Amino acid sequence: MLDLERIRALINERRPGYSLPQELYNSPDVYAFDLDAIFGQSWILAGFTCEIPQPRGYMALTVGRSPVVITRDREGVYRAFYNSCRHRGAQICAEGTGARGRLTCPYHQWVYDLDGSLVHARHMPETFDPAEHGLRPVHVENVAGALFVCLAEKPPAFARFRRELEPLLAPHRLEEAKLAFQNTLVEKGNWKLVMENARECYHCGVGHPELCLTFPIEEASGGHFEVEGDPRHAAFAARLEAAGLGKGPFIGPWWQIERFPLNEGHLSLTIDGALACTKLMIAGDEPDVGSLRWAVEPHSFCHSTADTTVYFSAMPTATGETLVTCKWLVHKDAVEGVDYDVEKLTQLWNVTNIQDRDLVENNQRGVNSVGYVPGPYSPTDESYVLLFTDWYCDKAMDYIAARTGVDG
Ligand code: 3BY
Ligand code: FES
Ligand code: FE
Repeated sequence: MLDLERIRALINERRPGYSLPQELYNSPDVYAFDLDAIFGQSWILAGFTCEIPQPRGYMALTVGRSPVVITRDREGVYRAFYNSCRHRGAQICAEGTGARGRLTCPYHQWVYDLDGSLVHARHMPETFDPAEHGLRPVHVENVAGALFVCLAEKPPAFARFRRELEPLLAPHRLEEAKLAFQNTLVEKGNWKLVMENARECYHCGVGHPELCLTFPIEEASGGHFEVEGDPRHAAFAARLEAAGLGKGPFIGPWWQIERFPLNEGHLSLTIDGALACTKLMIAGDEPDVGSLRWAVEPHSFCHSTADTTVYFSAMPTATGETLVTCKWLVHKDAVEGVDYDVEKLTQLWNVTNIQDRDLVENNQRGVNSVGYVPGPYSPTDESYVLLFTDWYCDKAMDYIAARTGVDG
């Protein structure tokens, strides 16, 4: 049994505007708590409909400590389930995607339909009722081709998020995309350090010389993209209007959505700022539309430029270990070697992610020190880190209050 009172005390100990008390970054109990209180209670951006391109198929991933499977049936209906067999609990689908009309457990071959119902179980007695042994459902939502899952019985309200994201994301036609490449990086750091690092660009000037060429690092950390009277921003707004693209910003309790201009003369988040794919994802032929940044607590951010969408997701795998998954989408008709080159498409984020991994691992080493005391965030350059840590503490406190019946 987790000591919820201990975690409550740690959160109460936290000084507003400061990094978190040490144990929140390095205690195995807090890690176990986070899997349930945070990853078990939040909407998670699992991936994209285009990753299940066949009429029937699935995508499997792990959320917190639970393997989950999202299925797509012949009618194009998406459902999600705990990816845990109703016989003796084995994981049914290995992580990744597959084109399949039925899901067969590798252990004793119980077979499930894509709607979760058990359709075959060998050598079970007359009294056995398959209808009572279907897969347990998980909440799933599709927003313009982005698939979100939530393990909570009562998920956080989704309607406003959909209302804000859908009109901005839909023009990127993710349903018409394909996964061009994905990779993973193991970071020896607590997931909260990975996310704090991902939510600021205070470190970018020195830490990411390549990213700085295209990414407006001065404005990027707090969403201060609009500078009054700046003719460049007026021109950007006019281009967006002509292309029928909304801009935001929309800052919700667990999301941030905003379209912003890249550095002058740059069209995509690539090493040289040139398009990564000549076949655009958006309609029309205006490529100079900046990037739509859409970020979801607790684990992800995406950038959608005219030509590609890049996905970054951080999943805790141990107290001091986080798995970062990066995915790159391009138009489904784009031809590798003709319209895009995987190396050029992925280079900037690969370089940046490795730089970030080193920064996070270094941060974790210092945070583990006997000499660590929480320090102040920059209110301007780390404002999204403040949003993240405030959100984390509120979410954790809500979870504790619901289970102990005591607030605060
Ligand atoms: O959330 C973001 O958009 C970025 C990516 C690079 C740094 N980070 C603030
Ligand atoms: Fe799946 Fe036995 S655990 S069939
Ligand atoms: Fe970084």
